[in-house]
Amino acid sequence: MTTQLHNEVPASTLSVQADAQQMIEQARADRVETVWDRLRAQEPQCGYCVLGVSCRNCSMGPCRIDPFGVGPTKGVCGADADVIVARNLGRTIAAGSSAHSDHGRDILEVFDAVAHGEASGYEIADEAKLRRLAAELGVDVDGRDTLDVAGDVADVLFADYGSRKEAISFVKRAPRPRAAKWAELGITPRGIDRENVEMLHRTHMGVDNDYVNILLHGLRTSLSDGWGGSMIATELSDILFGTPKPIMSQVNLGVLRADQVNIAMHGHNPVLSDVIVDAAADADLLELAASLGATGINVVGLCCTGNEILMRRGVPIAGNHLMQELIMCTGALEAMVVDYQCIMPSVTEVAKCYHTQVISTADKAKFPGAIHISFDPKRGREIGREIVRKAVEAYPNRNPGRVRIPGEPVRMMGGFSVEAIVGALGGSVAPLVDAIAAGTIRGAAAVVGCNNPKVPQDLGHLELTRRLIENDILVVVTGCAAVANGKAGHMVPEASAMAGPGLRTVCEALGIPPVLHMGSCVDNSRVLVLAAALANHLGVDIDALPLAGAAPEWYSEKAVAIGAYVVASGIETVLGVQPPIFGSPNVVKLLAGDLAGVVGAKFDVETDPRDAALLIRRHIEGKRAALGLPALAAGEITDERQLAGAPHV
Ligand code: BF8
Ligand code: SF4
Repeated sequence: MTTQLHNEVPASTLSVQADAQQMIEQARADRVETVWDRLRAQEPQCGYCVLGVSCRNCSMGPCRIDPFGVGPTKGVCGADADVIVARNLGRTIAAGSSAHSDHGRDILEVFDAVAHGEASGYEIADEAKLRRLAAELGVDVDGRDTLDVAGDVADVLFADYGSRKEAISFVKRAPRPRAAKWAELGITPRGIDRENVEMLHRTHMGVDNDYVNILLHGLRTSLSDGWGGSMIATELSDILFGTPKPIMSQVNLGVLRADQVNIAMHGHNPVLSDVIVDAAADADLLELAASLGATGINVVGLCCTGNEILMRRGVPIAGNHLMQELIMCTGALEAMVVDYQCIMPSVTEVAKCYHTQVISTADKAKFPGAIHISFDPKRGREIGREIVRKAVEAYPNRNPGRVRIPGEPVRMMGGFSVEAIVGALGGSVAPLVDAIAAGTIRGAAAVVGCNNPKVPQDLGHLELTRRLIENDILVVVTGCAAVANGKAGHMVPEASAMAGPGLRTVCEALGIPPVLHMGSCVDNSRVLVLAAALANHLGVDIDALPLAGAAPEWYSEKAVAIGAYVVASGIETVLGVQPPIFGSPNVVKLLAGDLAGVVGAKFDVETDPRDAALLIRRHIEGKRAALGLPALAAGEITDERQLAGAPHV
């Protein structure tokens, strides 16, 4: 390893979680370089890139704009800071949207293979949902065979990826005024691939030279993700693997078992993880494990693949994004099985220091140093067994003297699909709307997104969430934010004791936590569906509702796409990490100000989660006032700090 280790930085400043702190110390003892060491090695990071004013879109460049106006104010082609920042942001949205949507397509291909009897290890798990979806999409369901219906549903959704349509199918799920607003602005998503390709076209040199026009297309591109690719991924995953229902599980590195073969499923696509969970229960493989001295085969999750199998099958989750290197430092991980997205290239390097075997499975995501077992849904069951066998065979390589599994796991509840939430409410969103109208619950916030080593791990998620629930704001979580809250004990029914009096009463009555796990990052589409249901129930647009979004520790291009479609859908969103747009005051003014007059919502940037909580609280109070709902009594803000003067955009 070549990077200098930064052992002088206290582990407690890098993560707020005890398991991470202990494993950071272990990594240091083992001379293993981690993400935090590499971040230090990169500092100071390029100021032009931080501000978004560097461009390498063509070979007349690379170019950069001097934010102080002393050096160049235009690139070689004549692009100014506004165009360069907007183009960069547009490409970021397209990359994030493409990642989610390509994941959705992969699920769709497996779904199509199931419909045509060509898949092994898969079936239609939720036929009722399939038939509901088919009817919604205009597919004839009466008296038809389930697989025939599935085949027609697949065809409709494949067409959503192309460009033959005026609007993708799920635009119809948006409240009417919202869809009308998109049409009026010319940002109705027409085809998933089309919007992403068009963004790459527009941001080629000399195409779209109007930063407002680029950013509007950025919103359209993101909408093709939220109401398109991600929504397809969620809906079809539910149909193939089951629609989540409340389920108890466990979280943190303590879910690893010292006496068992441990397999971590890392990445995003449930297509692979689901067959691995099945294969881990295979009698032959359990026997093989026993013959090698292990008492069982323990599958755990990491990141969003972990969320997928936790939500549906209660599989324990070992951690979120910044735990992917540290999990190997336990010395107890036989295999890390990866599909794609958010898997650091470094995992194979860390694995070399232990006995962990990294197994890659997606032909579009290879890792030098890993064993590659190409995934094919036609042989899903067989491949699942092959992978688990590799993990079991690695067990004798474990050095028991190096096994350090930190602490005990924490209980957490997952499984809050929209169907489950509506079910818990007795079959309609009416009780939730009534509770919001009465002020028992002030509103709701979606806290989503990643870990970023620039933020002490999980601090942003936990501070923000805790303050929101104290203020009677229901929190829904996805992705790494969900795992962070699980680790902190916020996601068990008993955590209602941490909530304000109104939210506590509702949670106790329903037996639910004040922080609801809605799934992986593609499952942010569930948040859109829930928001649309609330808006439709009240007969208003989404932007009238007392809702907010937050991504306190975001790092990924996917998170930018999510933020953009959430805002374009009418939900104000607070980012906890500065996006690379500050080199263009015009772009900042548009995204953090004027956009509210266009789509009814805007972005805020607030790096202090305490101030972010206040910002959200004030925003929700403003929406309540506009709806004529009762305001919270003065003096009930639980934070002594005042918003005025806080460093926010
Ligand atoms: O899709 S929250 S770090 S794992 S990008 Fe990645 Fe971010 Fe985690 Fe899931 Ni989402
Ligand atoms: Fe420079 Fe323009 Fe080329 Fe970008 S597109 S690298 S600003 S010349």
